[in-house]
Amino acid sequence: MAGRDAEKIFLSLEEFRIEIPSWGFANTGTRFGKFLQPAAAATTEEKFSDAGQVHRVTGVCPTIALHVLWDCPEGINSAKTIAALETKYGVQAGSINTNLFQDQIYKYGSFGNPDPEIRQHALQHTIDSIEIARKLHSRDITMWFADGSNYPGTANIRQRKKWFEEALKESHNRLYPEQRLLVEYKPFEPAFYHTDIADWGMSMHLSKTAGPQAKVLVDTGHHYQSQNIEQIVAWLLSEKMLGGFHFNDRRYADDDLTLGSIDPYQVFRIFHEILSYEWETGARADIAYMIDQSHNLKGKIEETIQTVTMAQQLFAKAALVDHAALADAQTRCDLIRAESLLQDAFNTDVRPQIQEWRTSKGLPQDPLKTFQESGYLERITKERAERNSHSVSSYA
Ligand SMILES: [Mn+2]
Repeated sequence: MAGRDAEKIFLSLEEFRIEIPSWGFANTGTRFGKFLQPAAAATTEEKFSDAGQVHRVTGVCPTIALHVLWDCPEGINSAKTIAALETKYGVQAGSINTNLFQDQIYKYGSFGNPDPEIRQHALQHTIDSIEIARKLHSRDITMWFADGSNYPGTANIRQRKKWFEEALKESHNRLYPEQRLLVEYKPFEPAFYHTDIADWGMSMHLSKTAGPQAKVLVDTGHHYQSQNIEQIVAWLLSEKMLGGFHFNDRRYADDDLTLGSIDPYQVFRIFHEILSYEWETGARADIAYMIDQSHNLKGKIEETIQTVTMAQQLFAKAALVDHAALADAQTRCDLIRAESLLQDAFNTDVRPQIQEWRTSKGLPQDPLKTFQESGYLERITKERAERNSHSVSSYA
């Protein structure tokens, strides 16, 4: 590999960080049930401990995303406990995810609920989440809504849009200057007729209405089949409205599979749009890379490490694209050349350079192998198996 390409990979790895979700270590399942794993984390401490292992071997996951109801059961008072865990396990609290879908009161919606008391309750939860984030020095508050309806005629779509505009604006008003509100969208599930924030356009409209600190959160699993996600990314970048990602892969719907397990080229194309934007504008895109996956069958810590190393590889591959040559080929409508520039970068084996980078950072060359040989998994399996065999831990 040319020295210039090796340098590009090295620089891309210097900047690439990805946040792992606390719920990725807990027992999760499908709507049909859960398969319990003996080593699954059930407490916030166990999740921090597992996340610490991932960061120890990869060096690129310094933060863990938290879910307010599951990880901060005492609300604002949880902040002290969490701060102690941060010190103990060497990972910091990352994005704070509100939970406006689990309580029974949200059966007919949260911000879109016809009952003003429930809308108020949802707003209060959001304000509490903002305060928790403030205490934990977390920048991003992420919001996903299950709001929607299952049958035509059962919900006033325009009215609910207004309620969302109001509640998000009020939420935005409570943000501290350094914070951001990231608004997620999803076209269906759990609602199957209409979802209140169904796509990126709705999310962008609501974010713009809420205020300058609100941005769009793209969860790769939250699209219709075959939708061109990198185009959405390009548009959001162009509008300066892209706040972050929830990465995962999918075959059919919101499958929450391991990143790059089904379609690594798509993730590469997403990274390419971001790096191309940065090359063209000379500005760094301010984007939070986060993972949102459900590890039902594979070992949770191992799958997280697998995800992180795959993300690194795809990001490094995207960094190899020759932007100047691509711009030239596009201008001249040299289609074969333009397409090849992307494919050549994607087909480059960047693993040796990534290993070199790891060595230069004092990190293990093979994070997964190092973890598997560490004895940690055997230890926690022993410690947690008995408890996990008869308890159902926090659902995600
Ligand atoms: Mn998500």
